[in-house]
Amino acid sequence: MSSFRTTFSRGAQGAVAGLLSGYTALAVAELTASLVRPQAGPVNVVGGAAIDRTPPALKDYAIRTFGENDKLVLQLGILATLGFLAAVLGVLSLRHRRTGAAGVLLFGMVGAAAALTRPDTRGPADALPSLAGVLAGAAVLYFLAGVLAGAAVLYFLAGKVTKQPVLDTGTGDGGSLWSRRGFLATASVTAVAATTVGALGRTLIGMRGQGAVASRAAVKLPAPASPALPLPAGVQLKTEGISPFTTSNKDFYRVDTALVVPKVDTDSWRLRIHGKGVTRPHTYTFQELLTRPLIERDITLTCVSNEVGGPYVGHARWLGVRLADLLRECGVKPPSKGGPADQLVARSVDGMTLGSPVDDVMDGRDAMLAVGMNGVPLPFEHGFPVRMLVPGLYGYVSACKWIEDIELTTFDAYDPYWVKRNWARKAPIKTQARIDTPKPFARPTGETVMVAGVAWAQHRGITRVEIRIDDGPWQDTDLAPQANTDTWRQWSYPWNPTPGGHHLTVRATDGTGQAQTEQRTRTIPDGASGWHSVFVTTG
Ligand SMILES: Nc1nc2c(c(=O)[nH]1)N[C@H]1C(S)=C(S)[C@@H](COP(=O)(O)O)O[C@H]1N2
Ligand SMILES: [Mo]
Repeated sequence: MSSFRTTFSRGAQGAVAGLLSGYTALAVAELTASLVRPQAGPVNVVGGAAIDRTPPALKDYAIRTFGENDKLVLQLGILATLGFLAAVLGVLSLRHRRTGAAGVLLFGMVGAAAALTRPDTRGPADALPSLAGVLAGAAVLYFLAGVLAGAAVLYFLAGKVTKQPVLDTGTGDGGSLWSRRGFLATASVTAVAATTVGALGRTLIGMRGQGAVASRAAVKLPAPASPALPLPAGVQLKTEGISPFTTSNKDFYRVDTALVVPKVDTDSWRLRIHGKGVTRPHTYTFQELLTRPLIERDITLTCVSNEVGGPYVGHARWLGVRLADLLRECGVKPPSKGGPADQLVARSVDGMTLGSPVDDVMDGRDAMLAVGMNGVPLPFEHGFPVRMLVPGLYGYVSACKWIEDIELTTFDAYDPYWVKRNWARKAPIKTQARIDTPKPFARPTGETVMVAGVAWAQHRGITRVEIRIDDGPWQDTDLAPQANTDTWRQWSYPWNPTPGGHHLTVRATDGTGQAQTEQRTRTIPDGASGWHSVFVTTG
């Protein structure tokens, strides 16, 4: 007769055995991934598969709610789910070998399947981390719970699984094979061993990245043949609380699907340009790019997932090769000059695809393959060694990071990653104005309150920003000088408020004379529109 206490304690042992099995599996997978390919680790591939399958609305919600921590939240979510399932499996395996074995098998299958179907998979070896991990996890379950997982799998496959309870010694006291102390000791040794293996894997992955880190440190950015025009005096207003005109690299927003930031070595990096109408396909090395005449430009980048008033916009001074020159060298003609390809698809080392209109890339704007950002080689997070930029287009249709391939094709023939997920094929950046200060629900004091912010309409420029207090008339704000039409522009308004609550609303007019629409839309499919508004209390 088994008392509640022994039942509970056996259950707890089963759960711990399951957790340790899962932990060991991840550690061994990490070590294997360090030898095969860091990106092939099970959390990364399952996380990547989850990101790709997340409905756009949920992805948008995640970006809104967790911001740039969305990846961390996803990974913690995967680990929590895995931990929970492993514990359940551990308890189940005490009595149901078939379920335990099937569960162990299933984990390995899910990981391996995810690894083999990632867009950046490098072949069957990518399944190894998941498979090695699951074998180690099964072995641990065997030792700790007494389940002969390997044999159970075979039995399971042969349909010969016995229903006999595993930890029941048949002595009738419901006790386990292990004394509690013996179990704890073995569990601790397993935990330490798994941690060591995992740490070794981490270290090896770190060392693999060191080659890329060293190659980045060795990059000497050449002086631009065509430097950026100096920023006009006054582009940066002195108003406290306004965003800096130039965003520092460390503060620059980051939006991508990479759970492991690709670490690419400049020596092994190549960019291939090929496809429809490419009469002279060519593969460029990093050195080849650096020896070409470089352009340096001020360009403001914006994410299509940026809500009205949102943070996913940043400004940098970029250094790179004019993309249209490379394309012309390869024989590419834009459709407006009779070329057969209207879409340029950029592909990254992590399998991301982004499509831009060839006409936009070749119409004379400063579309570039950037190698430098604010005076230094691109940070790894922002696409080292080379990324693409097309002024005026949202990032998801232009700004490919870690680029390795450019294919000329047509919009009819191919839908890139985000388009497959219901985002628009073409997405020029919409005109937006944002109030940076005062913040929503602030309680500014003083006779004069400085209202200030930024406005952007890349490649069209900003010619006017107006403000409305409550339901009053639209009034012009003071515009800072514009650096160029591809950058955002700061504005300010000295406001003498009456005490009480007030709604402040802003709207911008772009260089074509088009005023920003009041119509509020969601970010999907082609970017949010509408006026930014904040409520503040004064006096
Ligand atoms: N390889 C790759 N490039 C990518 C993305 C990505 O997920 N993977 N995201 C794009 C999106 S949606 C945006 S807005 C910009 C953001 O660039 P940043 O992270 O340097 O700000 O990168 C673009 N390039
Ligand atoms: Mo984006």
